[in-house]
Amino acid sequence: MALRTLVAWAALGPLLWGCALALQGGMLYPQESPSRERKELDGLWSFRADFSDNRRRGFEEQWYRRPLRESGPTLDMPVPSSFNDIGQDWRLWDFVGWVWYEREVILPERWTQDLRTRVVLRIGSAHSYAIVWVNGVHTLEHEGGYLPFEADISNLVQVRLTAQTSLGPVSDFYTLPVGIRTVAVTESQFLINGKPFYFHGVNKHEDADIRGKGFDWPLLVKDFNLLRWLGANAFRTSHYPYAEEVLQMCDRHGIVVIDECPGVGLALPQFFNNVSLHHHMRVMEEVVRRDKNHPAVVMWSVANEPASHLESAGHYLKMVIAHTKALDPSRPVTFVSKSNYTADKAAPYVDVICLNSYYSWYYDFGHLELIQRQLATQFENWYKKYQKPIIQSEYGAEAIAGFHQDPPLMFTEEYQKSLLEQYHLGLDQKRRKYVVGELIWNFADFMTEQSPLRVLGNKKGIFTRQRQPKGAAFLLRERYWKIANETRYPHSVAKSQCLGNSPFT
Ligand code: BDP
Repeated sequence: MALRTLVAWAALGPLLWGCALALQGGMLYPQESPSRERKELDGLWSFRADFSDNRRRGFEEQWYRRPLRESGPTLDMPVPSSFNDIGQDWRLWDFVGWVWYEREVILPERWTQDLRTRVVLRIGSAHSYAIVWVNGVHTLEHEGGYLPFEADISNLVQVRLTAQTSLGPVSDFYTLPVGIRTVAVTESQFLINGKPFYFHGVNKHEDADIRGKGFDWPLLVKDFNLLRWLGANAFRTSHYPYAEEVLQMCDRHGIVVIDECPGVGLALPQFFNNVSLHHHMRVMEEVVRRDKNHPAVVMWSVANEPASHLESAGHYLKMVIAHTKALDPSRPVTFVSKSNYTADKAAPYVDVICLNSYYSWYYDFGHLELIQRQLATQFENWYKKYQKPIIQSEYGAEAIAGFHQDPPLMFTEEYQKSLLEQYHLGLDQKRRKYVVGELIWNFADFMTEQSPLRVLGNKKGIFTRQRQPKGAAFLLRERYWKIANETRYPHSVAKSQCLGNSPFT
């Protein structure tokens, strides 16, 4: 039996896509088991961007009613991938509007003949509003990228019989890998299994040449090898939840994760309204539902750099944080702030204070000599006011690989290294007191929209977009291994294998 799946979505940026047909849903990653089969829909799909003036021709002409090729030309599009990075048509590079994906699928006969079989269509993620038709029937809509959604499509693919009385019950089961650990926060410490934990890691992006945000196993394994090389023990999924395969790798290798929802760009007063609030809470429900079983996830982050100095933002974030805590009382909750300690209206509601600061980059650029004093002031002020553990959740500088200058100037590898060194001296002053982590911005260079601030994307990576080290990577590697050796978990093995240091094995 052939099944035609058509998906349209508004692409407000690169997308990540992965989907599977499974016998049972429940929003959990659809594991195979003796009672479950999966059918991957990854591969080549037919694709068309709707370039019409109102971007709605596809709906007006009902492209979902017939094979896509019959309503106009189509392109081959790999799934998962970001359509922006694949083609040579400049209009696609930063296209905003509806794009249409279509795929014909052959289903195993048992799925369509055995009425006790539930057939579930699951989309791993689609950016940012998705509508799904199956065999021309409107089946599913979902708002928000990065998170999975699914529908029972048994009715659409199974041949219904009139007499169904002979059908017996079916048992459906599957297994999940389990990791057991506790997480707790005191006035000055982040505890995993009752022991102080120091986050020495990175912020990442799901991004690479050509595949954009598209999920890719070789890239994932390369990134984990680099994390190991670096001696990193943690990362933040800045600024959205990453593919579930990433979290599975973290569970296996003992990399600790701060799991962030796509609450980014909440910069203006008008964003803090009830509609956004309810949507934000719904997204947190989806994130927690999807990721709660991953021991690697030790904290939820509900937003990155919201305008938390606004009264309305204070109330808004208070509500989102309370909602998240109610959903999962077992994990601390935070958001990432770039506000001033006197102005921030939402810091009272977080368990851990996460601070982004770009001294000597966006402020006082060139003045590396100020960093240590600025950092000390930042940490002391926040700590005095809140008595909560603090993570330096972002800091960094751009370096274009191969640019050199001594004495260091901005955009050179020397400047990036020197800036990091100054930050590290500042961090070391507070590290054994109440600063519980440092996450470099960024693991690797990544693509952004064009702007006078960007040179072919963001170059704050310590690795290039192709995952080759800049000078700063070696500096960070020295530091992370040193810290790993100091804070080693008892019984863990030689430090040449940071991952042997897993807090949840
Ligand atoms: C930070 C943002 C991050 C940016 C970074 C930068 O959180 O998304 O990429 O600035 O400008 O404030 O490099």
